[in-house]
Amino acid sequence: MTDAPYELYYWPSIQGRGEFVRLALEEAGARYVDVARGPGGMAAMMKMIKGEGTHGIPPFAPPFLVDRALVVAQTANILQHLAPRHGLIPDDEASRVAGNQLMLTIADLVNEVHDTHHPVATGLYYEDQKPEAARRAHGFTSERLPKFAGYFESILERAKGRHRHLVGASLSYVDLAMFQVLSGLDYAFPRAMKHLAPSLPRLLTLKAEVAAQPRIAAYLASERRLPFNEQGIFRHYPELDLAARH
Ligand SMILES: N[C@@H](CCC(=O)N[C@@H](CS)C(=O)NCC(=O)O)C(=O)O
Repeated sequence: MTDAPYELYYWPSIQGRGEFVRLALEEAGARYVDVARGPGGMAAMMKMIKGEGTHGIPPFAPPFLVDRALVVAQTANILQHLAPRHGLIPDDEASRVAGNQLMLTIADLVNEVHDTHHPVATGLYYEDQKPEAARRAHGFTSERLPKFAGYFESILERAKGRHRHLVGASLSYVDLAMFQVLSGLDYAFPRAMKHLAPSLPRLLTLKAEVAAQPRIAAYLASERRLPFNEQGIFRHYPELDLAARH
């Protein structure tokens, strides 16, 4: 057993799915290296994906985490691995299962956000699929986004004032992920989110509370927090946002 820092492997210039892992590591106060952002890091990441130097199953895609001899891929799986080790999910089985269920639902939402700008093919540019993106984004902002957001708001509502968190009575990795997805949605779809805001009081309170956590606040103000941009998952293309007449 060593106290080697975790190694996070993710694309170095975007928040993307890696950000869900970064936020958990930051809130945990864990030691980690964001490998691809350092010298030689991209080559090291590509080697791992090719299966060179990994123990066990090589990851299909970033993000993945190296925890000593273990290589853990898939965002929700990485978080499920980290959270119990750092007090970011209650110990009982019901909470862990609920946490994973909600995290996988957040991952589904993230996939749908990605597909608003890449509805035809992930390998094509947005510019090569703009008409399809407009149709897909209309369905997203008018139906899917309200459905997902309403679902998560209802999870907080069910707690009926007993607590303000998505799982258990204190901050969990699911709250951190919800903060991230809401932040990304604000960036990508500001009109749609403004339209929805009055129906999401509990989610917006949770978002503000996460941003105010001392370690998260310090991280957000640091250079480690990359800005949102149009290479990531949450992209601001005004033409894909809810129409101005709403
Ligand atoms: N379900 C996976 C998705 C991983 C994924 O799609 N990663 C993206 C970056 S966010 C990627 O690099 N994909 C490369 C590919 O799919 O070929 C997860 O949640 O981690």
